[in-house]
Amino acid sequence: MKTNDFSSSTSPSDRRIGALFRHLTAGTDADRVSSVFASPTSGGAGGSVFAHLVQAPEDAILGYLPTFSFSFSFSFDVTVAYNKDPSPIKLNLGVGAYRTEEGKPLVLNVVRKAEQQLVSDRSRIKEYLPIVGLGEFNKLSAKLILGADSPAIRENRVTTVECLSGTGSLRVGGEFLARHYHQKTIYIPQPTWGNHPKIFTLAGLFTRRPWCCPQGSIVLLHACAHNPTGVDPTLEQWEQIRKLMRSKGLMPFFDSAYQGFASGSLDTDAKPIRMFVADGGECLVAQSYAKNMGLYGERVGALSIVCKAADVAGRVESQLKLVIRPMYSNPPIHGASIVAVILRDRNLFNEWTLELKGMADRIISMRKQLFEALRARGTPGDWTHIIKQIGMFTFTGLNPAQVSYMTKEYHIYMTSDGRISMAGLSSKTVPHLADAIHAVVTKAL
Ligand code: PLA
Repeated sequence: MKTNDFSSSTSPSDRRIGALFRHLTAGTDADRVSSVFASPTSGGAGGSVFAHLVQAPEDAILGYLPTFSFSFSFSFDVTVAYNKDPSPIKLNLGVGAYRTEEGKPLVLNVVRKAEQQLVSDRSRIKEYLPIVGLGEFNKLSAKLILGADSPAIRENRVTTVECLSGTGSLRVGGEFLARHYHQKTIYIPQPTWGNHPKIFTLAGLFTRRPWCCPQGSIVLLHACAHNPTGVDPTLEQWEQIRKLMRSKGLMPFFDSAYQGFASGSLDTDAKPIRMFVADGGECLVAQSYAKNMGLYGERVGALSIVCKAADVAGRVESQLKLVIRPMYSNPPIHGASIVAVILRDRNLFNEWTLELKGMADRIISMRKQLFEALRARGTPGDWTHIIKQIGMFTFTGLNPAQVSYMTKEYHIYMTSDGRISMAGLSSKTVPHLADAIHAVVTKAL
């Protein structure tokens, strides 16, 4: 049967194919179309229409591994090398994900309890959430970051939407600004988390380093535990930054990915944001529960936009929905429900703060142990920054050649800028890292 004989067939499926064929060939030369269907260059049996694609580079941090662990890769080959690395001493200090003293990922006890509550509640359903996410989660998230007594919350001047973790919150906030804010450039720190420029560029903003921001520009600020440097302004310096920014009408966009991880206290780490909110001005805040609740893979976070008046906040929310709906429609229910259970229950909340402090303290003790280990080895250089820096990362100062040497000779994986995740270290692995650092700085590389 020739392709266009389908219409004369008595079979319903043949007739449907015939109708489809007539539809596709309407106004064209049927023979030419049938030859296109059979063309080896059309993606059928022959070459792929995607054959021209080049292999994209692996992500610098998540450069993917099939097991629970992730590693940095300079290139695809390095990731493959890590995967294949049979060494029992290999050490992954790439991604900022918390590990126990045994080197294992940690699910917090409070998270297990909250999940237990959720699964045993038979009244829970799996319907779509509203476009802005779980209402209770949004309210509690705003309180967590802005403070329970925040006047902005009391006066209904804050709109909060659940987003896909910190990254999703930055992306939604970025697109909202690109559509509705009068300036289209966001000034981002140098250095900063490698994903920032990509997120904001795809959201429709221009990204620049923070030199001479013109009046009214958007400025991205790491709320605490700056990634990758681990260097935060003091509260006095934050106050100077606040005054300067307000005097130039700059719009602060806070990235809060590590609340609780810097000092061990949720309130202390939120102080810079609260200073900006207390002056009555506007700002955006992207919150993540990946690190502080260990909910990495649940992708749970929130975007809050603090406005000057309640009616403005209402209209802002209506426009945020127009950003979210065509992007992913509405956010997932499970992670946000876990957070809501923990934040609403005083006992669980208190238990969470203790577990969080435990993680922060373990990281601080890793800093001390690494510093001491380098001192004991007489490693040349001033390593006090290891104990002075804050949060998950130490920005060691090692250069890409040194990093590469450590990977090759010591099976230690980290980002090429010399950032190491202190959360990936343990008392057992500190000596190995110290040996590697000592060897690499006493070698001429
Ligand atoms: N903002 C900063 C400053 C971050 O460091 C990270 C995560 C995020 C936002 C986003 O986190 P989330 O979307 O998972 O909530 N940075 C990690 C992981 C921990 C990563 O690169 O994705 C890092 O290793 O730098």
